[in-house]
Amino acid sequence: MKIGIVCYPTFGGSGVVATELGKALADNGHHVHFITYNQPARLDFFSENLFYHEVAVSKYPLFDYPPYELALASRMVDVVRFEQLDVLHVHYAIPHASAAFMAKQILATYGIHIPVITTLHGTDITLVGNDRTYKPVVTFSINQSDGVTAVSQHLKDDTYRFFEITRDIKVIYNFIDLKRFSLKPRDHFKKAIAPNGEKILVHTSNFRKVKRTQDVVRMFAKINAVIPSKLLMVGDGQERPECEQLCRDLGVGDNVRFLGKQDAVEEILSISDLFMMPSESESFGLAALEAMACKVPVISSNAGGLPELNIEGETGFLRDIGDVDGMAERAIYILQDDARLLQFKENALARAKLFDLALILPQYENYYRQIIEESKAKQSS
Ligand code: GMT
Repeated sequence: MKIGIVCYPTFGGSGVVATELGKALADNGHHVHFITYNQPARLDFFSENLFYHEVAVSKYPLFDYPPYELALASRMVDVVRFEQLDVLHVHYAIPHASAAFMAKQILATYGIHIPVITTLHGTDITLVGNDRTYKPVVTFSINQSDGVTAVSQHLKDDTYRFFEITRDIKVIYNFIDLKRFSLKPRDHFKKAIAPNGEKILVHTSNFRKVKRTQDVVRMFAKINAVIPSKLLMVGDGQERPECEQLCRDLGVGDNVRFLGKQDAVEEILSISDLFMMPSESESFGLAALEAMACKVPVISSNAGGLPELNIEGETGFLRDIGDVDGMAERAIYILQDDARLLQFKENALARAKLFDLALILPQYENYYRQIIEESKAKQSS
């Protein structure tokens, strides 16, 4: 198939899923065309089946707000026409699904009928989409897509709850490439971080408010008072300065390292004992899946789709949003007994294997084929 992928080319979860999906599809022999405003972060190598089409937005002085959505729609029209794509797969509803709708209408005037699949990732529905400013456009563009997927059952349910949706949504979970995300022996690195055999806790995110990164620090302060431990904070974003200050206020600064954005996150996860994700909202929790694939159990909130990934008492524990005491208590329970910790680590990997790329990729391929067939049938009827 010839597949167009539209996504945010950043370190955000939707961009990562879209890029990894595109790479896997290309490995399987499909031609994949990325249409984005920057080269996606993980697309920094050559493959004969991968193509990148940049969306350039002109900055005419009259434009206080450069019309990115129009530039994107025009680029989609261009790429679909000249590369003869079979399907457009857009990740994140805003503004990709509405731009795709516009592109689809324009292409119809050339006699080209391109099916559009929209994948909902989370904040496009739970935060941004539910904002009244965007609600009519999001509702319309979901309903007008030829196919819609959501990354968890919870996100699917939320979409029906928040919007007037008149069509089916298929759940296709986030996936993990176990060849990349697996436990790697990095003893020298572990010794440098925890020279006295301290337990290593880790958090990775984009440090947005929704991630409740200050809860991570508060939790760590409680754990650290009982268990010799270190905390690695990976990523960057608006909440980082507050977290750094909180570490000083709570007197744990010497045991916490802020590592900033990291490409080889699997190496950091490989030396970690426990992953913390106390998010306010989390449609699936890809970062937690990455940790589990590296044999790291998870202490998380029970927000959104997290209970579909993290299993209470098996791969970790889940507590209510903001229950820092409860999460810290459960973390200590896992960490204070080495045999128990080992069992949780094994369970985390076993669970991660259920989301193996090899299992999820065919679900996308089959869905593309189904939607392409349905679209053809509609045209000929
Ligand atoms: O929250 C992020 O880190 C970014 C965000 C996005 O849309 O780019 O991630 C969302 O999509 C991921 C991939 O599908 C999910 O695993 C995350 O749970 C989801 N984040 C939230 O719902 C807050």
